[in-house]
Amino acid sequence: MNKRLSTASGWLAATLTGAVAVGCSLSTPVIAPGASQIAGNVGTLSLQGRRFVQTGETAVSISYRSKAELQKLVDAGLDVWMVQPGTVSGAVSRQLLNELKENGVTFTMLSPTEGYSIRSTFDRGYQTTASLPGTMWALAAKYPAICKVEDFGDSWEKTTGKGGSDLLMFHIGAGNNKAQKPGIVFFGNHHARELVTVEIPLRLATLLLEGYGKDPAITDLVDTRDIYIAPMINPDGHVHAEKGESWRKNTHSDKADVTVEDRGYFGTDLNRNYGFKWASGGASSNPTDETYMGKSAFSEPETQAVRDFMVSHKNIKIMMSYHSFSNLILWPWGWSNSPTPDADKLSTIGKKLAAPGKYTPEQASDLYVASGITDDFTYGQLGMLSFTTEIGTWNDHFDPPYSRVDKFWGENKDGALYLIKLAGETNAAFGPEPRLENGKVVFDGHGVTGKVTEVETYVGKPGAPGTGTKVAVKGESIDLTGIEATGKGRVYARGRDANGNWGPAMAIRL
Ligand code: 0X9
Ligand code: ZN
Repeated sequence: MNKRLSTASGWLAATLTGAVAVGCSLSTPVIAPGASQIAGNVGTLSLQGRRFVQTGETAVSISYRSKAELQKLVDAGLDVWMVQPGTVSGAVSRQLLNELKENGVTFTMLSPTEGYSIRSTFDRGYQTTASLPGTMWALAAKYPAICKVEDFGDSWEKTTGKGGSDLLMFHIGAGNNKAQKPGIVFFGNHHARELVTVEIPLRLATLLLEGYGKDPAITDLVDTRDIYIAPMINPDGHVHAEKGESWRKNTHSDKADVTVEDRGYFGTDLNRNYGFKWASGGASSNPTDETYMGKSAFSEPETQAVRDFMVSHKNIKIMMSYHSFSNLILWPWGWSNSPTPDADKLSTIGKKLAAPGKYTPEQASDLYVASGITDDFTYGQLGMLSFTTEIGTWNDHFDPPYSRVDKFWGENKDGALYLIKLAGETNAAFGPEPRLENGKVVFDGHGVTGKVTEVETYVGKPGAPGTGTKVAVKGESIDLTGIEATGKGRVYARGRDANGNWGPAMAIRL
């Protein structure tokens, strides 16, 4: 019996009647008869229509009866793709597959054959490692007064003379005193195969730059915030994803000769390598696993670059890291099941971020405990409000057609703008958020904060709550009639709910 999966209380305490179901064909329902008896099981998942390729890994759907059982699988190196009640789906190494069998764990094969896992597709609409720098420079060059592309580090291949890439970010903001302004950072693509996570940051940068001077709220945010957007943290891994490999980690390899079955010898999981509570569960110490934590905390040049950037930009108040998939909004802790001291604030913000796309908001460890993740470092070490968004559904997987990006951007655009607003006044998280919609200022609590009951405006710059000019509220909005008479200069609005919570101020006229 394998030590990693068995415990005294008995992973094997087999109340499960289902035998190990192996060798399912693609047309076979993927939930084994035994698995269907597990409470909370929510139906079948399949990878129908997918191509498979020999990687040494096998795609499986595993039944679990408790959070502790799920965690054991994650700790043992399961590459989690999606968690559902009673079932977790993902890829297992040959070793873990054998352990599942030896321990009588109920699982079904999603792969047609052992040792074959999913082949990704790469829609040519997506940015590549080669195309992204040019795209970023070209966009920034159109807005030189408010945007620069900054090189904040090197990929592993670059640091080791194997080619590789610079790590690039947009730095957006007006004026020369940016470092004195409240800052925010957005990251994409810690995990190479999560293709849409490059595009969302890119769309955000485009929105901010194209909206500057046109949209009052965007213009004011660019004027008053210090905004950093790094679309691709893992350019080396992304090159593999572009070839159709389901590549997650960076490409760090200390092994000279690798075969196709040794694929896992390459790479450290960049979202297990951060140095806050590194190696505290949900991360593998085996270099062949997809969740390999690395030799030491911050062993990778990519995480070092993020660390050094964050540590030297103390004005940054909020961090968002985009991942895929599962339609989730997550916040710290990831390494511990305990709530953080900021749980109220993080969950209030998280619920609002989740609302437009109907994502599930939860503390990251509610999904499973994982350590060395970006959010725990930026929150735990640096005190920044930190979030992870997991974009897309099971059917989207890691490689949806590029045409899906419009929908994903629609689900995440308002949340990104909301975070930029909040970076200036994070305590305003509990109040209603103003948004401009068809010539009206709509106060959107997304059903999370209370409805707006009081609105005030300020001219010139946003004043403290309670110090502005009262404006009549009509339903959930105010119209802009009368705002013209407020005097010269930029006009801001701020709302309050019936519980007395003030939300963030937003520019409604330039
Ligand atoms: O496992 C990850 O790194 C993230 N999921 S992904 O499918 N994009 O790989 C989620 C990390 C969230 N944190 C915790 N679950 N603790
Ligand atoms: Zn990810």
